[in-house]
Amino acid sequence: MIPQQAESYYLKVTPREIVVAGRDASGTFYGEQALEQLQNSKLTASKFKEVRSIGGDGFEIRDWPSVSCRGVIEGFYGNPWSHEDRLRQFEFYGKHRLNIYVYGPKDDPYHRAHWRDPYPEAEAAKLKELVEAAHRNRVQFVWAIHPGGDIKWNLQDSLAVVNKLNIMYALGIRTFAVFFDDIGGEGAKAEKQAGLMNYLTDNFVRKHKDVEPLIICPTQYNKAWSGGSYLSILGTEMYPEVRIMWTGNSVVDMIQREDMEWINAQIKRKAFIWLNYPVNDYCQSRLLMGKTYGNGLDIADLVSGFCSNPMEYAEASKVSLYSIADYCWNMPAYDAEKSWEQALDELMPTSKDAFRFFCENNIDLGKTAHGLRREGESPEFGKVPNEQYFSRLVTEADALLADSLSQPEMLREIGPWVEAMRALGQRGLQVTAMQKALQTADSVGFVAHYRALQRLEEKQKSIVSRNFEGSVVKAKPVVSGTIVTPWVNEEAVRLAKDYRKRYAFGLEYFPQQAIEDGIYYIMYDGKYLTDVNASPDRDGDFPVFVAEADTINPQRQLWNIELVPATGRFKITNAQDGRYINEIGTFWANKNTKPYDAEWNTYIFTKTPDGYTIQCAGRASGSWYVEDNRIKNGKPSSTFKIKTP
Ligand code: 14T
Repeated sequence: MIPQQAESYYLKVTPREIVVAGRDASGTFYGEQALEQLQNSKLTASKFKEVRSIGGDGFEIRDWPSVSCRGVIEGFYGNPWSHEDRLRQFEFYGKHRLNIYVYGPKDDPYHRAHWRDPYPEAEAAKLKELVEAAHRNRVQFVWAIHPGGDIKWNLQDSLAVVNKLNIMYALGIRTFAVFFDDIGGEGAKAEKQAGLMNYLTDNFVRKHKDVEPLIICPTQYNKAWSGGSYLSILGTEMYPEVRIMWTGNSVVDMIQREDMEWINAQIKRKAFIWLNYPVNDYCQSRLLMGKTYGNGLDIADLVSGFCSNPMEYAEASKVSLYSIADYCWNMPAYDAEKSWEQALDELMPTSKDAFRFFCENNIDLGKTAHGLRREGESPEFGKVPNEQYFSRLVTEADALLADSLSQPEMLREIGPWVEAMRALGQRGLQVTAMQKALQTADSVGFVAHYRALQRLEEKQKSIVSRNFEGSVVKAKPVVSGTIVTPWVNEEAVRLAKDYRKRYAFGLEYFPQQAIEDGIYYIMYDGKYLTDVNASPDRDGDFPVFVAEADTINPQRQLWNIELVPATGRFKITNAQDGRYINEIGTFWANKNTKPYDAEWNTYIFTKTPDGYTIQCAGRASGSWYVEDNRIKNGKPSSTFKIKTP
């Protein structure tokens, strides 16, 4: 009657009797909880593996997890979670049947930088308290050590690890992990890492009766970074009971069945998934409050565990962790949309609409090194009148702030983003007013709204999250960074440009534009920058500086320079063939393989006493200089004259 799987339970409810029976202690814990939550009608049938009605007025439930290790890996860079954050997390995990927590915050010195040293007494006491809280909630507390940065492959350092693990054992920890991610050099050697894991298994794990097999985060923890024999060495040389973490095809990726088949074949065991979502340590200005979608619903039998690496914002992360829990418990039935709605309900019951609107406006990551994008940000924008949307940004922000006492921890975390949402709405309203003023030729009104907008932009810049002494990361919140924010910024620049063409009133309030939009010669040392091979379809050639003015085809020496609202920088295209100059000073004409990218191919013009320097946005450092009459990037920068024809 009780399912066979670990942690499963059987629940029977009829008018005459209630039966809760767990396969084991965790099963009973989850069964009792399910009963309680059913009584508060907090659970729906879709949350269970099997529900059957009996005799018309009763039902029975059989329930078991899809994934045996389900949880969270505190593995991000940035401000580690606080003690209180973690206590609240464990309660949440217990309630949602997450059963593992891996402690590995990159910026805890005793985890990584000073891994050999014991925690100071006060911190050790706190950890002990945490471990107990985790266990009370049926959460396995895994402590991770990150020694790879400076480990020496000798007995002394092997003993240093054993010693540290024993110290942590004394605090009640019974499962341990060793991380070798984001390192290079000596520490990254597979044979050595495998050797250490086996040594630790022999000399630490097997010396205790109650310590679980180890977990390793390998240096090659994703397919894009794999190569050589690294993974197969771990696979063959490391004891098969050691679990190996894996983030997927790249650092930040969603996991599919074929990905699991590939890695499992390499490492000769089932990989333990480290999902880098909703972690935002590489896009700190954004909160990731959207749906948790994209992982295959058919991978349960191919993983040894599934953990999410969250944001340093513990409460805000619960939106996604709620869904991770659903996904891991009942994978085939997982519905990202439904799970997200339920998460919002539970996390902000008194201001659900406002919170939902807030989350909808904090979904995408923008362009990042890792390439993950999240769909569906600000879905109503453009569907309702803009003015209405901007007003709603303000009113829902106010509603959340007014309700801050009902969910104080959540509001404290998202507060800066809520304020940014409010400021975004206010800016949008000013931009809408500027549009109207321009339409009605109201120059005085336009300037007034433009100045109000500038004040709001200043206010926005002053909003900083985690702005305390000792904070590792101080984020500048961006709300709807993919949809609404760029629209507001671009429209403001476009309107200001338009206004400047038509009116003289109030121009002193407008920021100086380095160059007015127009057609110019770009000159160096008396020579003209010339598109010598002018032709719209040529690819890979480059403009050169030529001494003589071109009398036959003057257009080849003329350049259209215009401010691009999207970047606030300038685009340079040749007047003859329309080709743009790319970040290495050549032309890319093929619009299919190299579409114009304003992020990379706009330029900053800086006025100097005798001309301009020109910096390409796509280059982190250095500006244009001239070598062999060609444009190069670097230092020192050359000075160019920009002349009207
Ligand atoms: F160990 C890993 F599985 C892993 O993901 N390591 C880090 C992780 O701590 C971090 O939170 C995550 C997201 O930024 O990515 C890994 O860190 C990186 C990855 C990079 F590609 C740090 C620098 C990188 F260039």
